[in-house]
Amino acid sequence: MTYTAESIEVLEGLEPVRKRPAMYIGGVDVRGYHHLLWEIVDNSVDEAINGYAKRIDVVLDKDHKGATVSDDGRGIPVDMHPKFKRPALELILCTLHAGGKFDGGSYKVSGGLHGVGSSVVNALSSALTATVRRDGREHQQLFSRGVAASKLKVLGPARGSGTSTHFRPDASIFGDKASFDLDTVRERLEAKSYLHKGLRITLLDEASGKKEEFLHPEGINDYLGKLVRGSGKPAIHPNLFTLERDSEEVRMECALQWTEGTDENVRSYANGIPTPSGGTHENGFKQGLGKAIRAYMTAKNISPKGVTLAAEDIREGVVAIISVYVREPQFQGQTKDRLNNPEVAGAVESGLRVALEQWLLDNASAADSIVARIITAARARAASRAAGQQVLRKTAISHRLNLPGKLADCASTDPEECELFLVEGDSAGGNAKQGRDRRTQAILPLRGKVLNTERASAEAILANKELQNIVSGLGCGVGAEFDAGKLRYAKVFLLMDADTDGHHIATLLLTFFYRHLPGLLRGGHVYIAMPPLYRIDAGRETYWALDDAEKERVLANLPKNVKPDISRFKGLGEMSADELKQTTLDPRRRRALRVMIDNEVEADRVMNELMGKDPQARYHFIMERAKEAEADDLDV
Ligand code: 0RA
Repeated sequence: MTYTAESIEVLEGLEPVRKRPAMYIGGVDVRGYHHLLWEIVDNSVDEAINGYAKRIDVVLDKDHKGATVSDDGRGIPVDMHPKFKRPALELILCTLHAGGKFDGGSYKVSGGLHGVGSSVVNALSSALTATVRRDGREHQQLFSRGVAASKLKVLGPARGSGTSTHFRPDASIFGDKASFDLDTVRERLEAKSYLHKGLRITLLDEASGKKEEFLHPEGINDYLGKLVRGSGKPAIHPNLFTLERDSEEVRMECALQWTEGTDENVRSYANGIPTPSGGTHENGFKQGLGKAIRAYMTAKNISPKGVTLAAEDIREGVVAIISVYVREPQFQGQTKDRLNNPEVAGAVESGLRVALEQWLLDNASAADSIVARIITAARARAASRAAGQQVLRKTAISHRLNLPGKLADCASTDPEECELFLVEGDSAGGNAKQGRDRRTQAILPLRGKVLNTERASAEAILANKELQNIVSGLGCGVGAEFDAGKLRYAKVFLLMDADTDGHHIATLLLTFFYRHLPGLLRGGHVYIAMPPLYRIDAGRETYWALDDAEKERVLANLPKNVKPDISRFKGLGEMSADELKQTTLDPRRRRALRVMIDNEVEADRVMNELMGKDPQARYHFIMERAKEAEADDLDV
């Protein structure tokens, strides 16, 4: 059909959006802020996937508080609506649920977020400028908070066609601190460029002047390669499994590879929109995967003795992308990031089952490696289960007889006044033991990298010695057995070196707490100790500095005539017991950050994401968030 302004019949203003923004975009936090950009980008992506646009250019304003999205599509219609006497552009941007997308005819598939449309973005922007090239001219109209701030003007003649939207989310709704995060935007745009092969997306950051381009002719196959490389684990078969299938109701694309890793990394998308909470497409994928493997093993008469394969064994080490397109996506959940179309599950399951089983039959050596890997996973799980159950039993009883040998416990038995320090390394542990207050402070030295718990099974985690020690020391049980009432220490401090290893261990411990002892974090029991990096002796005074910036501040504030003596600690092990006591252990003088979960959904997403990044980046991410959250609560 051809689109004309007549198609728009429904007229409703945007007051409801400004009154209850969270209903339309999930929330008015930074996530909601970015949501506005995704919405505008998705409109251009729709124009591209329907074959009208070839490129999308995104520019972040210098202060990252606004953005421009341009495409070379048909251009939003600007013709006058005969009945309402307003240009189509104005009707699309200033009324709820108006626009060609909703008449079901002009778009085959649409990502367009959850159907709310660009009018929601307009409603929640203090300023929005729409510039449209079509019919040989360039048109422009200004808006503010959902209402027109100018008439539609013709700027002059123009070649080609396209739409460009500049908008600045309204600070009176999002607060004056929120802004676009370059990494978040880049990641999202890059993912889009993988999902829509051939689509060229550029990102210009006006703050730095840097421009990036994303273009992936091989689509999700390229994406899978990137994810596998990023996992740091070798693939166990060289050739990807890939699938493209179009059926009446669902179009699906899938890429899949097993790696030596123990994580499972399945990224799912619906109409080009990430669905981190999964949904029917992801369920169908998991079912289809399990069934294909089992069918193949049956066909080849492979039946390993003494082990039963669980679904999680089959998926261990899997890196996969599942992308589906449906005509009317239904998103579910508070953040609308879960696909709920029931017809999708069966279509994906059967599509994958049939194709994957055939692929296994055709790729004998890959299939051998995959099956061997799955059986190994099942055996490992069975072996660690026994050990795990033992720990669960022990911690359930939880009294002093079961405390780990390495724990230097405190004398007090009143949890309210007791503190546990988890200390990296035996030598720092030794100093901490000497420097502590024996009555109320307990020390547990940790050695080695703690297991990466983000994806590992509960059994595998509990087979880890260091984590076992922590769990039995805390006394509160783990997982479903967790009982805050049995916690032996009201405060638990992570005391690690300020280097990569230390950061890694702190991150892994936080991950472990988050996944398996979330009550510990929710109760606000966890702290990150902040040992100083510098000691500055000047005259009779001693100063401590956490980092270079603080050192400089201290030096700048010293009286003129003192000659400061500066020493830098390479690690906790270099600090004496007394130094540790003064700076890190003594409740009156130490500094620490309290770790809090302020937004569960966001925390969950962040944790999932973090586990894919390198340890240093992860730690910085966590520390930045911690500092943001606790800036005025630094001293404990
Ligand atoms: C409605 C109808 C037509 C195009 C669009 C909307 C359109 C919307 C956006 C949003 C961003 N970029 C866009 N490009 C196009 C079709 C108009 C026609 O029939 O020519």
